[in-house]
Amino acid sequence: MVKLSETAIEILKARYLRPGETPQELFERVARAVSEAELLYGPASQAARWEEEFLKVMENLEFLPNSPTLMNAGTPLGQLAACFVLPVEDSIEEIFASVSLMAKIQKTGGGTGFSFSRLRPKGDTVKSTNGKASGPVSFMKVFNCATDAIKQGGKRRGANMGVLSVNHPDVKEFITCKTDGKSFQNFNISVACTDDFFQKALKGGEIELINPRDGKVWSRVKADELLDLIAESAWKTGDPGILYIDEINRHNPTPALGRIEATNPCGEVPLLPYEECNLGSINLSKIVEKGRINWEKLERLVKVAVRFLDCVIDVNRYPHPEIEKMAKGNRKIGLGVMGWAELLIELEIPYDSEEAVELAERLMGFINRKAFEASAELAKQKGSFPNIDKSVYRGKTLRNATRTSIAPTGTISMIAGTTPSIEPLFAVGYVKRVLGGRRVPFIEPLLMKKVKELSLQQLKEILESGTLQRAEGIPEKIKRIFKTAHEIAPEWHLKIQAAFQKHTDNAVSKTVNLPKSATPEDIKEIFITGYKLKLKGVTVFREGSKEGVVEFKVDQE
Ligand code: TTP
Ligand code: GDP
Ligand code: 5AD
Repeated sequence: MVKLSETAIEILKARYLRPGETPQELFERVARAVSEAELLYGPASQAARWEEEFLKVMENLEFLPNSPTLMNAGTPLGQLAACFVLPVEDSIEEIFASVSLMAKIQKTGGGTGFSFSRLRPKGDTVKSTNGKASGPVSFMKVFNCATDAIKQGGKRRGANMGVLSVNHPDVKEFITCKTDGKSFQNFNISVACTDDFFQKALKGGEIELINPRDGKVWSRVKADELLDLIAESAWKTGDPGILYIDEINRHNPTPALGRIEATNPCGEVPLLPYEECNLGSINLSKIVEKGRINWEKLERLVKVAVRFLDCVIDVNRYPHPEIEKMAKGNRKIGLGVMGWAELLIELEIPYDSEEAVELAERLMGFINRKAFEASAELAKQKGSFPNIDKSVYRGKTLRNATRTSIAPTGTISMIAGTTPSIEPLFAVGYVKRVLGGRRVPFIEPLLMKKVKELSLQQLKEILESGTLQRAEGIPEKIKRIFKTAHEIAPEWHLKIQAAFQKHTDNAVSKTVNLPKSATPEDIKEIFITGYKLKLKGVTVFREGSKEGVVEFKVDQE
């Protein structure tokens, strides 16, 4: 039987449980629906065996799939993936076809990403009407409004990623389109930055802004000035983020099928148009036993998880035939982790230490390798992904074009009762306002586990400041392992991100937290460091710059 926290039960009740369903029944529904994929390849006994395995890892909160799988598996909706990228081509018909498909996906709780880079710039000519084009930012408003409307009826708020190439003539308007703090609330935005752009930003030089309609140079701009503008906007509101688009394409497993231009909303999955990806995460707090990592257990979990995510592709109901073709052609999955901060605390390793960076590499290296092996093994039983000969894995046996991805696990980490993704603790204590204005104190249970007892004075200090650092009488060693997101220097956020990225096929969703006093110049440095560290994307969040990164989560509504 599954044991859940009160918070977890509240979340499940709000959106995840079917009418009359218990949490236990939810996991049974998911295990049954997903394991049905096995019937396509083997006898019923095999499906039954995997149903049991899938149920066990979910019940134990050792592995959870992304929210749409929990919500929709075994239901008539049946759409199980969290991540989509849809094409936006340069005609009214194609733009609105994309809005329509977005709406259909958002009804099911999936997140959608778009590159708007193919749209002709504002002011360019439109032949049929002899008028002027409105440009990408203007059409993004249509997507944003449609999402607003669907919010009322869907499973959860829509979440979008809007990407524009740094070489698009409207890039400045795009960079600043969220700085009023009000517009595009249903979008995260990212600028797709090339190596050439960063080289010129570093050495001095201009980049060409090119009209995608005819490939002609529209104007030129100093790379350094553009990077300043991005940093300034991100300083104000957190947006835009950066996509290191050339690094992403260096790792594109199917370059013959096209260049990658966009990602899903939180950035962890770079995808081609019409591609989707289903995610799942291993709860790292469950692999620590007596102060050590149980590597055999981790290996077992990776194998079950890879099989689970691969089964999802076979039982999924696809919102569009082209999406089904891409999903079944490449069979991308994204296995990630949650509870990294909890694992570090259990092992008494500070987040901002070389030891943590080394462990991150070792751990994710292990997961990535085992996921690859599991996918190769699956290919022997069920066949390689159909596009394998058009991929970088040509000649090999492999079931999935990508295996790993680090998602934010915003909701599933709360269901599992651990820290999200690879993020540090956000606070060790705070006062939460609940419905009716009541104030409820919260102290991080992991802290209580390590210190056993706190004086009234210490409690007060922690609740007021959210941190341990100023509380008296707490050992230095404890203070060191309980540093919160804002107290950890940006370079350590980046180093941990880079350590995970090195061993992740897709990308890593990560927020680099900054104190309120951080400057646009600091943010520019972070973007340059991200480039040098070979990251695929970087997002910053400066304390107090807004209520939070675009909050899609159900419990915040
Ligand atoms: P289309 O619908 O393809 O218009 P068209 O057929 O006249 O195009 P072409 O000039 O290539 O022959 O839209 C082209 C682009 O112009 C697309 O980005 C949408 C934009 N557009 C507007 O912004 N406003 C309009 O009123 C129209 C018709 C198009
Ligand atoms: P979780 O499974 O709900 O914990 O989702 P994550 O926080 O790990 O996010 C993974 C991906 O799911 C994101 O990158 C988005 O693509 C999608 N997603 C997350 N939250 C939302 C949401 O509130 N609405 C929609 N439509 N998609 C979301
Ligand atoms: N680009 C990419 N990811 C983003 N996120 C927020 N804004 C952006 C953006 N502009 C991601 C953060 C965090 C999650 C909640 O959303 O990286 O992990």
